[in-house]
Amino acid sequence: MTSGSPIQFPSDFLWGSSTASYQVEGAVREGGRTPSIWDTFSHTPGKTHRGDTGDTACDHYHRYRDDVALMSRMGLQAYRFSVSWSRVQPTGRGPAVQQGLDFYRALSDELLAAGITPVLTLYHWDLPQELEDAGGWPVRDTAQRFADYAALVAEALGDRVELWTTLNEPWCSAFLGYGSGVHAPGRTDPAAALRAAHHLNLAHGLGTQALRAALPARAQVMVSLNPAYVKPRTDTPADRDAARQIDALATRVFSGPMLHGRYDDDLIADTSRITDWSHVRDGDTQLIRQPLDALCVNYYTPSVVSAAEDDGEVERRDGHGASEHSPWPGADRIAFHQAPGEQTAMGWSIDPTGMSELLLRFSREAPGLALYVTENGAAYDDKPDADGRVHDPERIAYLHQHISAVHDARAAGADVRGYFLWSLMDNFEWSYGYSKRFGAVRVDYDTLERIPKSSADWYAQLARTGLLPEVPEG
Ligand code: IFM
Repeated sequence: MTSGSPIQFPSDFLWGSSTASYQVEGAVREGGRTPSIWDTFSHTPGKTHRGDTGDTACDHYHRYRDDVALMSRMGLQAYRFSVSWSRVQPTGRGPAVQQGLDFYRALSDELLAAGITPVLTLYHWDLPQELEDAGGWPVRDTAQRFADYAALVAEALGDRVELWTTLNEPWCSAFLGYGSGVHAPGRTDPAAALRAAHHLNLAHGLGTQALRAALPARAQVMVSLNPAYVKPRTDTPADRDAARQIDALATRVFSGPMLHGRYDDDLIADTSRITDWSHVRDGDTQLIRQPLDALCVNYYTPSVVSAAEDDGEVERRDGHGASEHSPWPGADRIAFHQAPGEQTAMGWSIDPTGMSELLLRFSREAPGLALYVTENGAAYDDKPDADGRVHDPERIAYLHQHISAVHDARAAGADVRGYFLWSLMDNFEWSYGYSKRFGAVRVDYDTLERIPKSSADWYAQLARTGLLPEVPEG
């Protein structure tokens, strides 16, 4: 139970929830879809928890009507989903497959009929395998392929979808996919990771141009980043410098070119042993800096860092899965620490200050730019009780804290227009497979039955009234 003055959001604040194609759709061999890097990776022994794959996932591809009905019952005003590139353009090149586009048309229409705004993400990590075979994100051409794909999807869905995001969390695509290798495609090459980051930035710039050319003027184009809320473990110059390095590699490597048209000098200097940045061509950073309608922030947990103290092993507790390879090119002597206090089932510590701080940071850095929180939520080991109901008080408490922090940021001047809970339902949590449950709705993976948790009811109350409900006792 928390008390204090009631927290009321304005009536036009958008309450939604998010998912991503590979995490929920299943139907990986239907409608002409070909493998993405996540199909290949998850089918490679040892890459995911118990060898879990997205083959069936939540079967959202077949059950989307029921899922939209569920969203309606939750009072959601918006649903953020991603398009599977290899479902609509199987080889990553050439014409679109109508059946693939039809799925997203039907999903959008079902949402619109229910009064729910579709929010479309073009890329949430599932690169067509053929493009990876041609070099993947470390290769410049992949950015152009993305722009062509963006144009295809915009032409097909621009008449019904108004809110578009280019990329979701390019940090994960670049640094977990090509650096630590805990995500697809599982490569462990720091120079490739930095090239991938630049080509993802370029894809965002070229993709935004392609969207603007194909979409009606009312469409809004955005991007979702997962900036790090980095805290030095102590106030020593060495620890503060560790925090600076991680801020550059986690956040400014994307926000720099996207918002300001540059890579910061300290980032280039820190990584000079790994790359000479000759893959960045004249004009690239200006091209990446496209006018945006909003910047979207995904936030879960802080990063507490220090300078490594000796030549012993550097602690790599950065929350994304175990690897002997670092996802931080050039930042070899930095240790990650658990922040004090409670953690979620991911082992991620809980610090809602990070939410307000990041929103305020971007409102200062890009004055006048609207902001959305496109992901926030928590995994817990919640289970049905004897009556089959799922009580998840920890998730409600987590959401309450973080949504209060969004309210604090708004009160301090950040123009935050909406909040999307991650996730609508339990789903395939990447290398953790189905072992981590982030949903407001439980998915029984044997029967695929959906069971709304108590957090779904709590969130429904918020979405209907804009008034932050208290955390129920017990
Ligand atoms: O499940 C992921 C999502 O795909 C991207 N952001 C973080 C979530 C939780 O790890």
